[in-house]
Amino acid sequence: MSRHLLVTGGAGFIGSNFVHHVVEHTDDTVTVLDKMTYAGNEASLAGLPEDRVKLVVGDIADAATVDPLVEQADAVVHYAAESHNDNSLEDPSPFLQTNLFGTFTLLEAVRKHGTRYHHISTDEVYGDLELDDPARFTEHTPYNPSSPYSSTKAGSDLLVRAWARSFGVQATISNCSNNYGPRQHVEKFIPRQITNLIDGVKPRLYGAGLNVRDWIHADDHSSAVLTILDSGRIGETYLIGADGEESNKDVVETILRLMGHDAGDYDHVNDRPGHDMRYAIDSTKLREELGWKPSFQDFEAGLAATIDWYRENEAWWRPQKAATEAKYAKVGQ
Ligand code: NAD
Ligand code: TDX
Repeated sequence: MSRHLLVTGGAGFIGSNFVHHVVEHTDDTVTVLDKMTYAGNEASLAGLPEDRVKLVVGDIADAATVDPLVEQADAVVHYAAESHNDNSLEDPSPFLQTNLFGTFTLLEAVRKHGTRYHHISTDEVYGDLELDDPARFTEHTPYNPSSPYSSTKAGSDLLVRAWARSFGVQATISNCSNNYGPRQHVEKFIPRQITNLIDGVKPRLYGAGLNVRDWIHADDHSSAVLTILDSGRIGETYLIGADGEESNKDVVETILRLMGHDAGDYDHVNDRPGHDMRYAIDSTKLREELGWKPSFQDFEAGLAATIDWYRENEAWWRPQKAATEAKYAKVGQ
């Protein structure tokens, strides 16, 4: 049976990927609620059928906007957030407003209307691991966030847990590792380096570049979220990851090689204050309980396809590039 989904943040990188995924793999209809901040891009929803996907421009922290949209939905999938660590170090305020107060506003609406709710979160809520630590994050790892961004995401997860326990909200939570793929904002690591190279600028590695991220293609994140929405157990948290650990230095060297440059042709710039060293996800629960598995197994092939996408879609990212680089220049990055 087809459902009507309210997808918050559906004009952003991962939310729009999910909307495309839902249109392709289900009969569901979707209302996207998005504030269209600097990170929202209507072009990310281009080509989707108008009779199945509708965009409402509005703020998740505005109860008068949220309440009727939640009332009309069979389920809410909550992606909207201020999502960039570096921005949260410059000005934490919108992170508190959107990630905490916005989530609270949605929770009050789903509580009132008894609506199924899936909460999108990040592995960064668990803090970081040492490079030589064999451990990976599991659903039982204690929360220990490092940045204003990750602390507001951790706080929003805890709100969901409390609303599920105290008010019986029908919620699931997923915490995913670093995503890559088409339509990611040029402020983020991989698109920044690709678009720098297109512009004849060297990639910029924070500090020594030994930090490790656990990369997953955004398509695999979307298939995991749909699996949890369809068959996840209410009240449960699922970690999403694809065994993709890579150091930043290795990623930059691979991008350089794939784009026809010398692998050593990058600059070291100022490190990020409080920079998490390593993230790593153990997604056994999701795989064994719900039978999910990622379809992108070859990171280099996924990266090559992502590079092609940025080469072919300059009109999508060009309007953001100069302002993004001007912000980085101010802090020597
Ligand atoms: P993004 O910055 O690309 O997109 C965020 C979207 O939310 C934008 O379209 C923006 O306009 C919208 N938005 C922001 N504030 C809003 C508000 N107050 N009301 C309505 N809409 C608002 O972010 P992303 O990388 O696509 O991340 C989406 C979600 O996934 C976030 O919750 C993030 O924490 C989570 N996540 C991201 C990653 C990653 O690697 N990018 C990994 C794990 C989890
Ligand atoms: O120019 C750069 N050079 C660089 O070395 C940039 C922009 C980043 N980096 C480093 C910092 C990180 O170690 O690359 C790594 C990845 O950086 P980001 O793309 O900013 O991602 P990260 O901070 O790891 O957070 C991402 O994954 C988890 C998303 O932005 C979050 O929304 C998600 O929760």
